[in-house]
Amino acid sequence: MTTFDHLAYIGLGSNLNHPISQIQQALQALHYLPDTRLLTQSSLYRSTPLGPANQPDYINAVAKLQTRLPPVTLLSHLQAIETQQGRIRTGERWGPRTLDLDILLYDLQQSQDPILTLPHPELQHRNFVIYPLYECDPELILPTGQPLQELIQNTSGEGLERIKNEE
Ligand code: ROI
Repeated sequence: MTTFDHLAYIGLGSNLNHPISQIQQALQALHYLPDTRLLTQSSLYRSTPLGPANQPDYINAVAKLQTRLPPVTLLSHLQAIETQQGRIRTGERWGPRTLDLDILLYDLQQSQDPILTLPHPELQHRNFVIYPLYECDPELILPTGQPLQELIQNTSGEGLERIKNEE
């Protein structure tokens, strides 16, 4: 890794239109991003929806990337993948979606920019992010200085089930 490279963690989520395939296809797309290497991918997890309960369960995963893309460029590539996989932005808050790709962490950057808040503002509160992130990197220290290990110890795995990637 050179000084031009950065580490980014991406959260993936889907609960529409064959979610497991959506996530697998998105992982492939991450693999082909320019100036980027997909270093690690977590298992896939089935999770009960956070938000309105009258929607299907989600499939979630986390990917660890080494990249030369700046954060906003990475974000626009992620949005292009979402669109390519048929995501339609209805504006419905916390509604079902074919594919959601979030930048969870980008190096140790902290930003309050509403376009791209870093770390992802909900990271600390979502077991479907924390568990797969821990699988990618059990030694991770968050930009706040908190070890991920400490966060996972305080986070229930309720509603979360690790599934086999080949399911
Ligand atoms: N719930 C779960 N379990 N997984 C998600 O990825 C997810 N994403 C969302 C909301 C609607 C908040 N709920 C979720 O955007």
